[in-house]
Amino acid sequence: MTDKKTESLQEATPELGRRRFFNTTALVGLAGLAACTEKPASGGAPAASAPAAGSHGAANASHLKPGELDTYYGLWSGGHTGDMRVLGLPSGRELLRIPCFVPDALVGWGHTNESKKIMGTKADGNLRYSVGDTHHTHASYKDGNYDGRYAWINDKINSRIARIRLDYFVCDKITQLPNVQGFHGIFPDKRDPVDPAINYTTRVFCGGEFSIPLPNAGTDDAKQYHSLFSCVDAETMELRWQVMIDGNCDLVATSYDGKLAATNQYNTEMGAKYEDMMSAERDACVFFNIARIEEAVKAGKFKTIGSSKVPVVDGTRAANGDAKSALTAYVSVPKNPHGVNASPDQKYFICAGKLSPTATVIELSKVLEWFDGKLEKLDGAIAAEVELGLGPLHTAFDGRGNAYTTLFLDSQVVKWNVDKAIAFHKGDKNAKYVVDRIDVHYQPGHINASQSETVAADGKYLAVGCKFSKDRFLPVGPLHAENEQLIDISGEKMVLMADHPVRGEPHDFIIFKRELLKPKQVYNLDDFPLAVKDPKESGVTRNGKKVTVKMTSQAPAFSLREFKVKKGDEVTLILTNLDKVEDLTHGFAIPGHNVNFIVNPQETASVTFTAGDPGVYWCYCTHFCHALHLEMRTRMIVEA
Ligand code: RUQ
Ligand code: CUA
Ligand code: CA
Repeated sequence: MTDKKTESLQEATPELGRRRFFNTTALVGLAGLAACTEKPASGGAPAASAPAAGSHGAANASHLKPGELDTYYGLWSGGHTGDMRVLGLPSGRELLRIPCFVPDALVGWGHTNESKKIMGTKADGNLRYSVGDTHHTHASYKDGNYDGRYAWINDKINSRIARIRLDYFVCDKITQLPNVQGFHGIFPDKRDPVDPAINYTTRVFCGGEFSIPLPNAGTDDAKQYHSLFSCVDAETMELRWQVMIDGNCDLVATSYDGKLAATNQYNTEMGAKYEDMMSAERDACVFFNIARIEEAVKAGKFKTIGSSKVPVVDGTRAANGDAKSALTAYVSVPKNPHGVNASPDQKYFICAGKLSPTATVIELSKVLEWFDGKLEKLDGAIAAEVELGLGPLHTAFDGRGNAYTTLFLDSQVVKWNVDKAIAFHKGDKNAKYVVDRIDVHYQPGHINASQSETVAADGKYLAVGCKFSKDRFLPVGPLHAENEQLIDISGEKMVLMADHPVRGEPHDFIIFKRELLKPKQVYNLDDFPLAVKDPKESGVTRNGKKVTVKMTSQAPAFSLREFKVKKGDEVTLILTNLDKVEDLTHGFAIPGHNVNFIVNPQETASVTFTAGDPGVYWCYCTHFCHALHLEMRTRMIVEA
C-alpha cells in the first residue's frame, strides 16, 4: 500500500495507485487548503491506532456461534440494485434484500401485477423504470427512537421515494417527486412541531440535489435554476409541500422537537461546472422552519410549478431576510460540505466539511432564537468549527458525547468529543477534542453507529462504508467489492472487528436493536383482494381473449393439475399460497413465458402474460418447499 499521507500534486502520474489517485484528484479541489495536508495539530490528535482485533475492549465479537442470533438489525441501501438490504449485526450476515426500484428475480418484483402497480407502469403496462440508485435509508420514529413501522429509501436517478413496511419487510408504496432531479438526502421527522400528541413520524423530507429550471424548459443559465426541498406525508406517501431554495440540497437532518429540518448545500454558487461549484469559500446548511412553512401553505402563500399541484413556498434568501417571518435560514459552513447529522443529545446538527478539513457544529436552540428575532447574526448559531482531518463526509454518535466522522482522503475514522470541540472553538486551546483515530480500508463515506441518530444511541458498534476495498479481498476481476467494516466503539479506543465485502454500492445504513421490530412471518389472507381462499375456487374463466386462472398452493401440490388456454390469450394467473406454516414459500415458473415469482405463506400474487405457441408447458414450483418439491407442478396446455 502507498503511504496514506496525502500526496503532493507533483506526484500525480498515471501510474499512481488508486489511493494516491484519489488523494491527488481531490486535492485539485482543495486548492487553498495547503495547511490541511498536515494532520490537524489542534486538539492534540493521537496517532492512528493499529487494527487491534481481539485486543482489549473487543467485547463486541462479530463471530457468532452457529445458530446464535444477531442482536441488531441493519438496514442498508442497495445502491444500483435499487433495493434495501437487511443485515444481522454484529455478524454482518445479509438476511434479505427488499426490492424497491428495480425488478428482482427471486420474488418476481416487477413481474407480478401487484409489484408493478407499486413500481409504476407506462400506458402499455410495462415498467416505467427498471434502473435505480438508492443512497439513503431512514426509519420512522416515536419518542425519539425507531418504532418499527416504516423505513424509507431514495432513488436518486428518477427522484422516487419508496416506503418499506417493517412488519413484512416489503416495499408498499413509491412516490415520484415532481420537479426534482437528483433526489438525494432523506430524513423522516421525529415529531410534530406544533401538536405534542403527535410524537412520532408523520413527514419525510427529501432534498433535491440537482438544480433545474422550474418549470424545466428553456434556459441554460444555471444561475436561474432552483432546487426543491420536498415534504412527503409518511402515511399517504403524497407530497404535502415543497420549498424553493437558493443553492442545492444534499443530505437532510431533522430535529427531535420536530421544529427544524436542514439540508447541507455544496453549490450555493449555482455553478453548472464543478469548478464553479467550488469557487466560494463558504457554502451553507439551510434550515427549514416547518411550522411556518405549513402556515404559509395554509394561508395560500404558494405557487405551483408546471402540471404539479403541489404547493411550493418561496424559501430563497431574498424572500426570507426578516427573521421573524422567515421560512428558511442559511447558516454558513465551509466550502462544499457533505453529511449533516443530528446528535442524540438533541442539541446539534453537525455538518462535515468535505473540501474543508472541518466539522461545523450548529446549535439548534440558537437557530430557533434567530427565527424568534433574538439572535442577531444567524452564524452565531455555530457552536464550533474544528479541524478533524482530510475529507470529512459523515458523522455518527455513541450517546456519550462523542462523534465519529469519516475522513475520505485520510482513510480514517476520527472520534471526537463534541463538548470539548465547542470549548476549543471558544478559545480553550487545551481542550483535546480528538479522542482517537483508526485506519479504515479504504476511503470511507457513510458511517453509522448502533442507534446513532436516536435518543437511545448506545455506543456499541460502528459500521463504516469503505468505498474501496483494493487489497482486502481475493481479486475477482476489475470490479472490486466494497468493504464495510465493523468497529467496536464500546471503549475509549476504537477496535476494528471485521471486514465485509459488499456488492456496490450501498451508501447509507442504520443499525438498531432487534427488539424494536416485530416481524410477521405469515401474511393475512384478507389483506389480498384477489385471494383464492378455497382450493375449490380454482379454475379458468374466460371473457373473450381475456382469461383468468385461479389457483392455490399447498405443499406439495398446486390446486390445478393442469389448465387450458388458447394461443394469444391474455392470461392473468392468480396464485394464493394457502400454507400457513412459517418459512413455507412456493414459487411459480412457466417456461417460455418470462414468468417466475414466489408466494409466501398466505400471500396472493398475480401475473399477466400472453399465451404462446400451442404446446404443453410444465409450470413448476421454483422454491424448495417439500420432499416432493420437484413433483410440485401443473401443466399449462396451450391450444391452437
Ligand atoms: S452521499 S458518501 Cu449519496 Cu450519502 Cu455521502
Ligand atoms: Cu412448492 Cu417447491
Ligand atoms: Ca461550493
